[in-house]
Amino acid sequence: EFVNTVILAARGVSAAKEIKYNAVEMQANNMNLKFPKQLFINGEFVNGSGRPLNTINPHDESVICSVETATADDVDKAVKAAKKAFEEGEWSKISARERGALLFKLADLMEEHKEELATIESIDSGAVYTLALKTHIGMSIETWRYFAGWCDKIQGSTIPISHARPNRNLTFTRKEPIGVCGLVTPWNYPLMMLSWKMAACLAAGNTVVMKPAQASPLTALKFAELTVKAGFPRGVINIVPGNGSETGNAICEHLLIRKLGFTGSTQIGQSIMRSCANSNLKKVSLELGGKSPLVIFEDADLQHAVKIGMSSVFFNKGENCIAAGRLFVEETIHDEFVRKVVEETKKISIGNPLDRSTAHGPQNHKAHLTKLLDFVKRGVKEGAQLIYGGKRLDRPGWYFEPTIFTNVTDNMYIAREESFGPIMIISKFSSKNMDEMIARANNTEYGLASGVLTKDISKALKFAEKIEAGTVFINTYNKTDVAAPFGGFKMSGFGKDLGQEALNEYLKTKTVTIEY
Ligand code: TAP
Repeated sequence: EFVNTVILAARGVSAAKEIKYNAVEMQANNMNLKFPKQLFINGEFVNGSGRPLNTINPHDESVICSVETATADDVDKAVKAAKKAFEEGEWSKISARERGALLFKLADLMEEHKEELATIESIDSGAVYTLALKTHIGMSIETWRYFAGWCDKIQGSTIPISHARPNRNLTFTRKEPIGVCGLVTPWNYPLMMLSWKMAACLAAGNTVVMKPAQASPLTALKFAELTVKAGFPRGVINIVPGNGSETGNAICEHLLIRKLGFTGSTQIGQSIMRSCANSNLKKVSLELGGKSPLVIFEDADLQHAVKIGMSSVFFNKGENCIAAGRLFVEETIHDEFVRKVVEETKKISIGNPLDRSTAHGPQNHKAHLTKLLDFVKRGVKEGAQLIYGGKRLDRPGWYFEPTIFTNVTDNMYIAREESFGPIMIISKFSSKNMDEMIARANNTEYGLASGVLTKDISKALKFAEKIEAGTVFINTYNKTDVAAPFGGFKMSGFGKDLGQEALNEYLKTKTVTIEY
């Protein structure tokens, strides 16, 4: 910390340690929580001109607080602050290594506040606290550290071009930040989705205007407070809560924003890409929906297959973009697999996400719960067999039973569309015709993730080669890591988060040619 402070002080970056805001203060999870509920623009918390939105605790449907929202005018202020910070502020003057020091410092502060962040995430999104600590917040911190390390390693190349004889030439490339970037994210992993995009964006040297999902905006605002403590210069980071059609759209259409990073549904992704094209042809990266296949061969260890199968679907109550949307189980083990999965699913402890014994919390918001109930109805209507769950729990809160369908055929709605909830969709296959099984798994417009469980390495590698998905898990599932690029194919979008590749989404290459 001393070194950081000295470096920053030497460069005139003042580390404003505390900031005033209209705080929400409450007790939860045996701790005192304090977080902002206003917009964060140009280093200050300010009220928005939009209609405030209530954010609701999915466990008991109580209003946590009312959050200020941004109109297009507020977004414009945030963009102008970000532009000034990019062009004239301290951010544009400090070295890449000093930028890295700021990102490391922020990660340390997030670590110091991880219990508070995980508690806020839990009450705002319904994530089980222990999972929020490890994944929602833990992986966010790792993401900031990973990209902090990249800041001073972003470099171009020297390229041997043909000389303009008798003179000589030298060409080199510069990897430059794009400028002001806009980020729009969903509600399933609120802080982690922010971190995956923003850490790469800032490591590359850009400034940012970000909109969290209206359903779960609170950790983004607590995060904003921590960026002040870390000493980020004003205007570098701006957070503008609000709804998609007004606030999100204002970001997508803004003429001074040159890059848009989006995670959300395929449908909204398409409309966002249109806005980005129509406004100023912004560069865009899209992480969209999925219907990822998990294929289980008869030679897989059955106990392991049951465990992986369940976590591939039920992890984070199914609100997981790479969740296995379809399980293809080899016909010879199908019945035994189903019997065991049902047995284990019955044991899942559902309840208050803050209780340490809870494994499964409420769905994120009411409209999502309603969508899941409709999804189940459609499955039943089309003749799939609902063998477990499918109902709302008889208690307050947006609790939905982990659900299992069998006898699902490829043309059914539930086999084709994403539920984004804890609904297992099981179909059979025969390994006598592996090409046919892969063709079935590929018969979707989505291409986010996939998985295969088998002891036969040839089968696994053939699957990995032929499957049209940005991620392939072999004998595991959900094993993402900050160093490994993540993103989909086909209508699951394009452009990677995480890993070195993510930096390219937020950089432009300039070619410089000299004659001498
Ligand atoms: P969306 O409804 O697409 O919303 C995502 C974000 O876009 C929200 O912040 C939303 O604002 C905003 N938005 C909505 N309409 C907009 C518009 N016209 N212009 C600009 N922004 C707009 O998705 P969701 O329901 O939050 O999330 C679920 C979907 O996200 C699923 O399909 C899931 O697969 C996908 N997802 C994908 C990934 C990856 S990495 N591929 C990760 C997580 C989730 P509001 O606040 O008003 O909703």
